[in-house]
Amino acid sequence: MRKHLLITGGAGFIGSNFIEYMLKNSDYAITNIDVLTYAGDLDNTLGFECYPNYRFIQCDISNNNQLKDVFDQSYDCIINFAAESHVDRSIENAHPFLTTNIYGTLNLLEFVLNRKAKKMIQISTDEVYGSLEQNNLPFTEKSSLYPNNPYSASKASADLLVRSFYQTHQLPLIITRCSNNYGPKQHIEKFIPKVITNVLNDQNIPLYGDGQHVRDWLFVVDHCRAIHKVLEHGEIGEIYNIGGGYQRTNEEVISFILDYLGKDKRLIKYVEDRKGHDRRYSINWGKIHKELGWKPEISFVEGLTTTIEWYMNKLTQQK
Ligand code: NAD
Ligand code: TDX
Repeated sequence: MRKHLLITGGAGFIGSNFIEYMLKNSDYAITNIDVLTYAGDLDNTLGFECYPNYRFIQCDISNNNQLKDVFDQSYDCIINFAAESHVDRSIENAHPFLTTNIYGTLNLLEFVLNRKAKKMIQISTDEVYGSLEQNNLPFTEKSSLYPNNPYSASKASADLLVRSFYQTHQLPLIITRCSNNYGPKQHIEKFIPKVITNVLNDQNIPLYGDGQHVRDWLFVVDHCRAIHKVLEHGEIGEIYNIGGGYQRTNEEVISFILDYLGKDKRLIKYVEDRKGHDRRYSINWGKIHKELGWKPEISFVEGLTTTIEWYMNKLTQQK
């Protein structure tokens, strides 16, 4: 019989890319649950219904009654992508972040405790490690957690809950922590899609602070391949960092996109910095490389070109 995955947040950016990747590259049955917040979009799942091994259920992971219906059967693995994911929004109002990212994760852990899933992978973030100082080495899985904004604090809290359920109940749990993803289907509130769509619409690009903040960019399909590896070969109780290896300042990313689209630097508008803005993220992905044989395969130029072309096509279709 087919193994059955429960994917949460599969109408969002990474979750929908992961489902697409798995429908094309594996034989799992997939149930996608998503409450469809402003960030969830069923357009991201167009075409999935053609696969008989796919189904979608609208469900809020912070609502136990709704989850009970989903868990009227058991699953081989839960992969928890569902989250409030935008740092700027968490600075404005942290409450939904705690509700979904912490209580939602706790609810799922309780279903694992009740043997409704044989395993759970928690999709976390490099932001839990905080900001990397100038001369420090990239974060490893053993680095301390120093979250600096309500979003990353909520993700770190979820990670600690997962760890505690593993230690206390010996549950089959794994955590992955990835760096900044980019690629098709990302919400336009996030940096790269915002830059691309603003440039295409000849609108100003708001660049926070001095624009010298560094992110470690990971193409979303490389991330999906990594999660697939962790699903099939990851060790229970372990944490795996997943990084792209392309560290760029925000200004450098904008320059590439402007050059590619043949637009002028005058579109850049330096604006007030984000509060508590992490200066630099960089993540060491040596463990997943050594133990599971994964490495990123898409270069930043290739990934960014694919992404720009995808948003150009989307814009043309909307016109
Ligand atoms: P996203 O905001 O694009 O998608 C999140 C999805 O979760 C949406 O479809 C939303 O409707 C759904 N959701 C929100 N609250 C829910 C709830 N209570 N119940 C059910 N569904 C709910 O986010 P993303 O960028 O795809 O991120 C996915 C995961 O990866 C998140 O856990 C995030 O913390 C993590 N992550 C993302 C990045 C990145 O660069 N995008 C980097 C590191 C880690
Ligand atoms: O308009 C903008 N201008 C700008 O300069 C926006 C939206 C962002 N920025 C800067 C802030 C960051 O230095 O660009 C960088 C990237 O910003 P975001 O896209 O908001 O990502 P970040 O804050 O790095 O967080 C992302 O990566 C880690 C995801 O949104 C998180 O979900 C993930 O955990």
